[in-house]
Amino acid sequence: MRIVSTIVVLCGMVLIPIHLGAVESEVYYIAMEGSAPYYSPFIATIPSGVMVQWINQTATAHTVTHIGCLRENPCAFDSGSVAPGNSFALPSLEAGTYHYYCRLHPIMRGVVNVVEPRVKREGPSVSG
Ligand SMILES: [Cu+2]
Repeated sequence: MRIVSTIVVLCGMVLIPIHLGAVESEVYYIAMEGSAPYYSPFIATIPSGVMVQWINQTATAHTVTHIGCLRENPCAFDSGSVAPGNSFALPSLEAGTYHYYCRLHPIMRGVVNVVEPRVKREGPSVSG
């Protein structure tokens, strides 16, 4: 956030092509890879409303399974087996942090951070 604010200040009057407000057709890709970090990027920060798509670039099947599916927590998503060359897409996720892993290879772990788009700077809420 500090970096974004700095860029805005540096650019002054120049229109900045921040496109977080028009993300309906955008897709954020996460690659499944055969070596660490396995899900690349390991931590993906994605504006809410953007489709997330995992692409299996390896020679074996994997899953994209929310850690909550293991426990009593709500299970946000579970791809089932994704064959080599196939992909798994989520149209959108609510804002939050989602840890996930591969049921077939539990060493494979990743994180999706879904954040609310912040196109305009909002002032701090003043409440007395
Ligand atoms: Cu796997």
